[in-house]
Amino acid sequence: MRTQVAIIGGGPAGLLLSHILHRSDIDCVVLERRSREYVLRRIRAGVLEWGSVEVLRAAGVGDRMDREGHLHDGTGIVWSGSRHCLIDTKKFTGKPMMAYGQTAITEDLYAARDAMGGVVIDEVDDVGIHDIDGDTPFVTFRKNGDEQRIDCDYVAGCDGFRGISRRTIPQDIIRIYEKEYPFGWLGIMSETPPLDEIVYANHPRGFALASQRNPMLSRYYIQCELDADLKDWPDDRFWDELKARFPTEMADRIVTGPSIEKSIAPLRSFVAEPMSYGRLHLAGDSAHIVPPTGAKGLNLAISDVHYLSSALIALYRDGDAKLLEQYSATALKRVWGAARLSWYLTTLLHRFPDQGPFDLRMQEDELEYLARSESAMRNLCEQYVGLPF
Ligand code: FAS
Ligand code: PHB
Repeated sequence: MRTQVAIIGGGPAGLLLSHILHRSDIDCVVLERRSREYVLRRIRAGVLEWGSVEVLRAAGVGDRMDREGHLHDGTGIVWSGSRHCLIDTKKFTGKPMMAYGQTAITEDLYAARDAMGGVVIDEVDDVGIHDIDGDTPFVTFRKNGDEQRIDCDYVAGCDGFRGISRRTIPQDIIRIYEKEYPFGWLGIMSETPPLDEIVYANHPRGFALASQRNPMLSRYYIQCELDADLKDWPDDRFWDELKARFPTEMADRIVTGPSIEKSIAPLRSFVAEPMSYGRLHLAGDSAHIVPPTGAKGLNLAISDVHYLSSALIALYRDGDAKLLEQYSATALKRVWGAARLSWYLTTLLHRFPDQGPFDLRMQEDELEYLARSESAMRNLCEQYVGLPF
């Protein structure tokens, strides 16, 4: 086979990139390791920055999001029993946040790919990326046991944190920045009416988050030990712990029910530089991971795709390679901003094993400052809603 852009990974980054390129008559192929059903079973992000909403609309995949998504003026924070504030992005930036799950976005992207006859080859094995430091890169893979090869102009590495793309960049070129947090998030999905707001809780028992996917689908998280085991967390124990971490009037409004999904995710900050090497360009989790406290992971994948697709379109349509040469530096500027915000909110809202009374007073004073200072809250809101592309 021959294509212009070979895309490794059929998650949100790979599917969105292939759709935008295809709409600009740029030939591309997506290679995905898992089945479509497996990819769609993953429960992940839930909150979109306004910039992401606009990218999805411009790509022609925003209709269902606009019908079924839920706009919020911002995200609440509760602490010390009755204290609360709103990260009021609507008031301070004029932009709301959109609650619309990554699973639905991936479904919409698969449907759009199918409607355009996009080439997404799933359940591939042993993907190999070759000659990216030359002018004739190619990708090899196995499908149903048959060895295949795709000659291409460029390779887009959209294969997530555990993919192979990042590992194709030589060790003496790539620089890794990493921080692992001493806790994880235990997440639950239930077919129950959610709270009408999205709220983070800073509590002595640990962080908690109340979110949603639609009027009959709730998403909740509690901070848990890194070595927590799901079999120690029957639904009843989860609901009791979740309610214990919210103020009573809010906890009393939480509608419990049987979990339809329950999982534990470790938290880490991870950035790989550069995001480009020769004819290989990384986008999404293959290049960076942020703790989900700032709802930035999926949004960064979308902004990477915005930059990379714009650069490839400028190259193929106008012969202008400048944006592609600047892609890594441009994307990383936004990545580091989101990495810092996610680290800041994780540090502000979680209980760390080595925290003493002073550290806890620092958290409380920061939260009180955000609640009383418009300039402090404006600063947080412009980052939370997503810095301009
Ligand atoms: P993805 O990991 O989604 O997709 C990569 C794809 O590449 C996968 O389908 C994988 O099967 C495929 N692949 C991997 N190796 C391959 C190979 N060798 N060959 C071919 N294909 C290969 N973000 C938020 O904003 N909020 C959240 O609450 C949130 N929760 C999360 C919970 C978990 C457990 C995880 C892991 C992530 C979470 N994230 C969250 C971040 C998440 O949403 C990512 O940012 C998002 O999935 C990024 O999309 P991609 O870059 O496409 O990577
Ligand atoms: C979610 O709805 O899954 C969600 C919301 C906000 C976050 C992280 C996850 O910061």
